[in-house]
Amino acid sequence: MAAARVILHIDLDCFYCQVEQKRLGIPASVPVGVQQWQGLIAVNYAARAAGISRHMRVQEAKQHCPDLKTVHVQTLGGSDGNGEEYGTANRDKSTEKACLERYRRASVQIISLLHSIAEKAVIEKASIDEVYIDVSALVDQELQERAAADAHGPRRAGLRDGTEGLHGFAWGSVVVGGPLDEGSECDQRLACGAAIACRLRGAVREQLGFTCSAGIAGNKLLAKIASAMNKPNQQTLVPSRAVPGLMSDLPLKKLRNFGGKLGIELEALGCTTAGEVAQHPQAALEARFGLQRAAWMLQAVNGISDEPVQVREKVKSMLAAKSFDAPTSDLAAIKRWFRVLGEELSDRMLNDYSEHHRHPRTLTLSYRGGGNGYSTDRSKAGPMPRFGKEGPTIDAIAEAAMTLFQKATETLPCTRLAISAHDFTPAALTEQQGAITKFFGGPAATSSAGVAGDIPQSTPSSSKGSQPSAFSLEEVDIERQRRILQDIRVQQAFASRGPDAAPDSISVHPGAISHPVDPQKCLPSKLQSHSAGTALMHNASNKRKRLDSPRKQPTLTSLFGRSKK
Ligand code: TTP
Ligand code: MG
Repeated sequence: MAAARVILHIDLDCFYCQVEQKRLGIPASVPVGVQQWQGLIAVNYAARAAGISRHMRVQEAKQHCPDLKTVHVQTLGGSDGNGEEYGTANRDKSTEKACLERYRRASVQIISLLHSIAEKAVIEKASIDEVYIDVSALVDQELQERAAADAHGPRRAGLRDGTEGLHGFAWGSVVVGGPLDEGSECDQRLACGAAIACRLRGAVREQLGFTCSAGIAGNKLLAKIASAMNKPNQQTLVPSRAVPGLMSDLPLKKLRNFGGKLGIELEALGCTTAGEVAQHPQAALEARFGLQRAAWMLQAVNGISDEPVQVREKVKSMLAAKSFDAPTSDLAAIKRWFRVLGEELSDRMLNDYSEHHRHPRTLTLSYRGGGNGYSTDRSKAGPMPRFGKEGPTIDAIAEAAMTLFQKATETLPCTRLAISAHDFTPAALTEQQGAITKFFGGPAATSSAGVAGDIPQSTPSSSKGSQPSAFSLEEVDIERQRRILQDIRVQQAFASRGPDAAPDSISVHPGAISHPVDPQKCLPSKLQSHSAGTALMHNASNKRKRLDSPRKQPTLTSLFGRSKK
């Protein structure tokens, strides 16, 4: 029989708040909310402790908690650049659009780090701040290593001799339903998974400054329930024997896929918890939802799921959109909006390029207009300006979008505009290997190959004397590539505004470089010394040198001790 699976669900704590607090150096103890226009879309744990919740209006929240600091999400199209500071005062929804790129970048960093540490694990990105990780293969390996070590040396605490027990191994976890069972192979595997979760969380905290919570269980459904049980900055393990007790009182809204319409339908049948659905007559569920759906529901409410953890495919398209409160027929305003949308799309394309080395070939315009109820989206597609002579500059994208708009029918008055990039194809080898220096008139400039060999000749960087030395895109890490590509954007912007433009008038996307941060600042103060997860982090910080390289990550053995003396 196959060994039991071990699945982790990792979810960042108050994610948008942590990203903003790290960026602005705001300690975790300060109540913070991230706002989009006048509503809060994320609140940190200090704010939650003061009674603030997501979706409160900012004004109401500030009345409730005068100390609350609010940070507006980045916006594009405003007069004050990218909303670098708290900048909540001058946001204008009619001229600006929200941009979540900052959070997407942090998400990419976190997932890349997890991949680099848990190379053998299958990692599925579930949303911007959560992943499922199937660590079964890692657990197999770690347990084999321990068994081999046991065979050649004194027996150790943590697995079989009972001195420390499994709790020594699952150290740092809250175990649902009491202590682990020393004799259970499943519990041994989960305990090993818990140690891996601890290590991953420690690295995210140590290297990126973010805290997260984790659930450790035998399937995705239970792991997700568990990760939310003891937030922030903790991890929760669900042994199989605790499942019936856990599910019996679990509110349906905490069970994935049971919110929304299905939750309302089940509530109408008198069921508000998973246990109540499990107790409901099966025939009645089958009559109401059909045989297949009822069977799936019954499995889920009993905590049973065999859904695999799957690596998600790369996104097939990316979109930037803006809905207008009032219909507009102002072509100059529409042109301006295409620039704003072009800025967002261009930024995402550059990030995607640096991560996946691919370019989209198609630009699609979607719009809602024509005054006919404004309800239907229409679209028109055309070629994406190439990352070549014209480059995917904001101007080029905006111009291409405007051309599509002018060719389209029933566009005015317009209530919504969106542009999207599709048909991704691998960037040509020449593009990947081209020497960046040729952008800047360096020694490689005479080569015919290269990503931006055709970037405008007017780029003034060659006269600035501070260009990077020659290297290919393949030789630098992803973050560096991104920065280089951003530099190119700055150079382009500079060039397009003429040599007299002041450098600080150029719009540069923030967030390219992570600022050093004291990891302690990201923890609520009450957790700074007591959390077991933090204890690991202290432990890990003593091992900072070993954490420097992903290949030198501490193994379970190094974290938990090889043998009992
Ligand atoms: P969540 O993980 O649901 O929330 P969170 O990370 O802020 O807090 P928790 O510690 O409870 O996990 O969502 C991740 C981010 O997604 C959140 O920081 C903001 C954003 N978000 C929205 O913009 N709107 C929403 O309705 C939700 C649920 C999240
Ligand atoms: Mg979260």
